[in-house]
Amino acid sequence: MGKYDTTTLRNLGIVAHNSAGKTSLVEAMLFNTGMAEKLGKVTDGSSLMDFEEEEIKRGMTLGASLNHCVWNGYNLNIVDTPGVSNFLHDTRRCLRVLGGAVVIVSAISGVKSQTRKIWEWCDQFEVPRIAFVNKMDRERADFLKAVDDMEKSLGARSAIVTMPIGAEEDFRGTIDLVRMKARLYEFDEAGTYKEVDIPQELEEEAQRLRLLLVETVAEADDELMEKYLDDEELTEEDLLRGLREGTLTGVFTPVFCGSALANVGVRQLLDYIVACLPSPIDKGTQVGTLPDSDEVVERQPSEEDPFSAMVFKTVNDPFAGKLSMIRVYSGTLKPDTVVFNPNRDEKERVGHIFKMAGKEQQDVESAVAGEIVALPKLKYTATGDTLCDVQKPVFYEPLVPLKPIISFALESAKKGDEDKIYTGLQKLMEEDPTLRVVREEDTHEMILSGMGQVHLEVAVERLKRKYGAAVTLKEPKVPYRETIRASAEVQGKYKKQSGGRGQYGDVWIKVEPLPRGSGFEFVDKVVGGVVPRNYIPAVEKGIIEAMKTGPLTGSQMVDLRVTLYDGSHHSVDSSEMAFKVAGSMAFKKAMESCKPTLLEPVMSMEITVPDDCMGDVIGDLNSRRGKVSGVEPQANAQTIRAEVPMAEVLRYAPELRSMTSDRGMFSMEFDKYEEVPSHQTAKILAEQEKA
Ligand SMILES: Nc1nc2c(ncn2[C@@H]2O[C@H](COP(=O)(O)OP(=O)(O)O)[C@@H](O)[C@H]2O)c(=O)[nH]1
Ligand SMILES: [Mg+2]
Repeated sequence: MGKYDTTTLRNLGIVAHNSAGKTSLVEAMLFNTGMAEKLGKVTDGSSLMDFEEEEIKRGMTLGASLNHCVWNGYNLNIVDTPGVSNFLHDTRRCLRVLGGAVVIVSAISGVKSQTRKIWEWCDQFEVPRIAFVNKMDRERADFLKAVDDMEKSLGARSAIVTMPIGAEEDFRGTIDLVRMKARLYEFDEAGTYKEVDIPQELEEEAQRLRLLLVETVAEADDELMEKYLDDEELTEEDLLRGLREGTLTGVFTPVFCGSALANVGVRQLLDYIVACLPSPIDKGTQVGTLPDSDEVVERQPSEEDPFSAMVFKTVNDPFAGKLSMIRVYSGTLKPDTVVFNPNRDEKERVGHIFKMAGKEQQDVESAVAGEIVALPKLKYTATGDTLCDVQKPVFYEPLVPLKPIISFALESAKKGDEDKIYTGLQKLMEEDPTLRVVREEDTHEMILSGMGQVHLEVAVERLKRKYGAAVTLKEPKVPYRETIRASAEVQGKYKKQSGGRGQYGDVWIKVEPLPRGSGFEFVDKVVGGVVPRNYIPAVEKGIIEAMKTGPLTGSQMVDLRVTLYDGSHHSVDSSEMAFKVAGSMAFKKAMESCKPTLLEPVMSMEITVPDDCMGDVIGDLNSRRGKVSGVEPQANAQTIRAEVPMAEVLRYAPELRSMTSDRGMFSMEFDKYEEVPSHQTAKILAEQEKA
């Protein structure tokens, strides 16, 4: 490879909801640029990108995959991303490091909620985007309707650059409104076309859209505006410059059209990707800090600056080992060098540097600022980490992972597999920071949390395939807690005096309820040494132990105060042990009069659904004992805020999916513990009896 020119580099992601045609579009791009010998198909498993077993089985992209190609002397790194809500977190991590995005809009169904989420992230990470209206060849394809939906749903201002010739079965090609030329396609998959004049019957529509385009572009640039107002014709060069500027500043979104499957409009799209989307130079300075300090450090996208990069994705293969995908922000990385990882405070040896083509890897001699490459076999590094020059360190803030929305308990299928399961899970979490495993102290279960049921199912399949650890997912136990509603004063007396040394402990305690969230308080009000100083911690210990198994369900007790105010002791027979037992006995006795009651975890939820599903979703929340606290309108959708008991939403993800035909999204997190209504308590107790 010759000297690399960063201005001719484009890093872009192909993004949209599931089955919009992202993978098909990337396949077509690779084919048109000569990277693939034939047009890969997602439908027959020949796709270069959807190659993991779990993806082929489901026929969908579950993780972002990396490819590169060359178009007209420009180097393109193209990331095919997942569009299903369970795996959008991977798309988010890629957007963080990418220069631009092609948003696919379906000519049939327009924009869906997942695309809206992706669009927000693009805003957040300042990722310029262009749009491609795909599937123009399909039944019910309607270009202008799709553009309209995009404007409404995303709040985007469109600038139509290419328009279709015909639609559905009669889709013939595209008209370029910058050059005012038409392309008529052979529909032979090779993407063969003839460039011709605009067909007469479309002349008027083309002129109308051209005028709109010129106006939109001119508005984004003062110089062009002046020219436009002076009635001067804007040249092709003017329009291209304005299009680029408007895209980079996000004033409008250029729109193109075609069919990924039939390979129509894809080369045109490649031309405009190069023309409109930014190079890493346009992305500019990367701002970080000195490791372990607040001091700001800046890195320029230049080969001369010290090396710095961020790991945005990790793939563990049991045979090939670990691959860390990095975006180089500054400097040059060469094979066989040592770099620093400030997140782990470790040095890493970089052996090979790979460029990725789907699952294939090609060795390269260096990776310069702007590049996206993969590093094999890093020892300590995980997704989100920074890698940098050992002498000139810098730390880039990693993305805060999205909060998990669903949890399952893991059950080992085979005894003795625990170690395997644990190491396998560690590897999976290294790849994917949104997967979380915790041991739930209250229920003694190993809990796996993630972004949806399919997310966890795929994790379990991978655990088995890659690390040979078989587990099953089962609904987790709800970590109930218990508290009290009334106070009581009781005595606990432990006395054993039958030959030899006896046992003697005697305490009087007051137990009273505290407000939610207070936990446990122990107050010592003993006067005159009736309970000697050195035995008081033992009393508290006995009470804490007794609180671990509440009288109703055996759950942890919380939100109460115990005051030790009286008691007696024996000069020979008293011991820590005896006072511990006395404390515990007193507490258990108090429970008979304290009106124990059950507490359940309540989640705070945010659910975004299309307007037409609002009624159903709110009705369903009510039936789940949910309290809706607010509804906020979005473009074409509503965001509902609610508090719902955890027990009622353990399987909310698949249920919301079926209620909204997969057009809804939600997030939830633990909020607080609340008292279970008494009729509900009876039900829960009856169920626990059975279990
Ligand atoms: N008719 C037609 N079908 C398409 C087009 N693009 C994709 N598809 C089909 O739509 C389905 C989903 O495509 P895929 O590329 O996997 O979508 P992704 O989920 O966005 O990656 C597949 O069956 C494709 O063959 C298109 O332009 N026209
Ligand atoms: Mg796909």
